[in-house]
Amino acid sequence: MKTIQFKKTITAALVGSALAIAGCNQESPKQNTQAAASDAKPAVTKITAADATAFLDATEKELMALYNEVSRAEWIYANFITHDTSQLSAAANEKMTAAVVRLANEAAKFDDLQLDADSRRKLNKLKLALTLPAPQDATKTAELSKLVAELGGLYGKGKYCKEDGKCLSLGDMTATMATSRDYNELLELWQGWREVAKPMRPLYEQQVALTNEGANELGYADTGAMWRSKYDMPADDFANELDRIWGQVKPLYNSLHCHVRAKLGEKYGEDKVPQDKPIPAHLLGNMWAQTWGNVYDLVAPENADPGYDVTALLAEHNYDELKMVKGAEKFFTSMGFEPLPETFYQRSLFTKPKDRDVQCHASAWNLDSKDDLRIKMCIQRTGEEFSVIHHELGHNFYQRAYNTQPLYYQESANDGFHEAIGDTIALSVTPGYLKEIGLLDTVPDESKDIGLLMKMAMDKIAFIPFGLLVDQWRWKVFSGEVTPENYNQAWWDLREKYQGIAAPVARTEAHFDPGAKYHVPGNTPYTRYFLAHILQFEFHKALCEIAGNKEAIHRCSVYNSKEAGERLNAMLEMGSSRPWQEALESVTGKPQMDATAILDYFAPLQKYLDEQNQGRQCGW
Ligand code: X8Z
Ligand code: ZN
Repeated sequence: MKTIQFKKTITAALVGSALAIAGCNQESPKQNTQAAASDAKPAVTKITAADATAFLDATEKELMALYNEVSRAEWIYANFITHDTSQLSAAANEKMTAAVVRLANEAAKFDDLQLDADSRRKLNKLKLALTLPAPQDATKTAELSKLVAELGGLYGKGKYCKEDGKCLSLGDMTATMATSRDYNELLELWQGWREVAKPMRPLYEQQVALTNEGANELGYADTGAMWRSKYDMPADDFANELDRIWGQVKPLYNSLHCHVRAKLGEKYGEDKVPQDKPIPAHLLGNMWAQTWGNVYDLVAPENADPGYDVTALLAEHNYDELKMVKGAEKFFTSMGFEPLPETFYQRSLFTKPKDRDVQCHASAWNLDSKDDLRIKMCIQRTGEEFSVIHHELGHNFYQRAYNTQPLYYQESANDGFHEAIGDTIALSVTPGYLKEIGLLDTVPDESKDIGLLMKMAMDKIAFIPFGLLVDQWRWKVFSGEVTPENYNQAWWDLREKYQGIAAPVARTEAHFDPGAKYHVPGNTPYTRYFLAHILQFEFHKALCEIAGNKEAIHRCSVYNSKEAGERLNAMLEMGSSRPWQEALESVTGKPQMDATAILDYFAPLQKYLDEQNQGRQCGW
């Protein structure tokens, strides 16, 4: 959000909040429009293209100043969650939201004017800038901002306290979920963490009502419809695109699901993991069953295991949090990107403080929309977190690449692009690369490729239906198709439909399980991650070709390729100044998103899974 948008994108809800400064008495857009239309001297007052340019320039300046203020308040809140910082963050957000809502509504006066494409694009960006638009009513704006801050705080402070009084953080529980194979222990943590979300329910309900009102005022049917309007194509076409792409990936997902369920059945017993039903959600190595790589050991193919584990390699080579970040930065600089500024290392948060509550969910920031780049992350020394660091730095390098664009365009081509860049780089963390940087002694030969692909699929393919369903739920909530009386039921219906996952114990409407996932109380749209999982394989393939790779695509690393770096950077520099289709084409040669690259990447695994699944009853 250097622009308004951007920051929200990255920090989750920076701007989720919204609303208006009570004292801000600018004319409302409607009043303006009426004044213009009813003026007796149209020749003098008629709105012109020059007015639009002047409006856009003034708006850019106003929002830039506000952005600077709000991003600092948000940073402090996320790094130091207290009653007071919550209030300060809500106040800053309220001010920002009020301004954006006022300006977005005011921009409507240019709706019928013939304008150059660039001005029209900027006006549209302004209208769509907020993640959670507020109504123009100042009291409601304040209410919404308060709810946003409260929901974020509830998640950030969340802990599970056991009967013996010992409390566990989400980080503690994440580590145990990854490594424990004790059915009951996993179940306890799974249930325990979800207690945190119960008090969010009434707040969430109020937030939905308020933001829908704001979206209505801007001319959208509801907030979900507004979210779907951000993709340089009609909102309904975008929703259809998602279905089309999911249709491409689904057969591979179903094969993986079938094989993993069979292996979990062997481990825990078929009474615990029935072979014709959804998989219990607590057995997949992750609190939300969104990535499954942590239970790779249970499905590792015989004779094809590559025999190394990045977590262990990092420990053997004494990688601490700082060294992990420096390692990830080095990948980007090897491609020709400038190193991160010294202030990045001075101002970022890398480790969980012992003495205060922080929002540990990883995020990447640009506080001044120039080069005050930072990440905030409670890094754990694992291979999984090493990937997340690459993910976060991808955000920072993107932010810096587009920092000379007008504020309106200081965003990624679409939000999926922002989420895809660091992941694209992490796809290049291959055995060959690990050997090159001295972490691995020998590169496993090709006979181990199925193991490598299996590990990758447990993270990437497993994630895809989850990436889709979070917003399927929210869209239904915003549209009213799902009401508070069936929030939780609708969530589990979607979990079953898309992922083939089920809650391991009965859930009721006293629970609010969507709230146990950061992006729901954090108001970060989630479709971006679905898109990113498709896009990163397209980018990886294209960059590998540019780098002159001759190996199998899953063995390709673009480390050290200045050519790949240059092409990537050219796309990043565009920000959102052009439709995302153009940005995509500039790297991949095609303007359409497509799952072929990810399917090709995993083609050998699909074959292996088909063999393994012979004679099994797949599906749920
Ligand atoms: O939230 C994130 C990033 C920050 S933008 C760590 N991710 C999603 C998640 O954790 O649920 C990355 C992949 C999906
Ligand atoms: Zn991200």
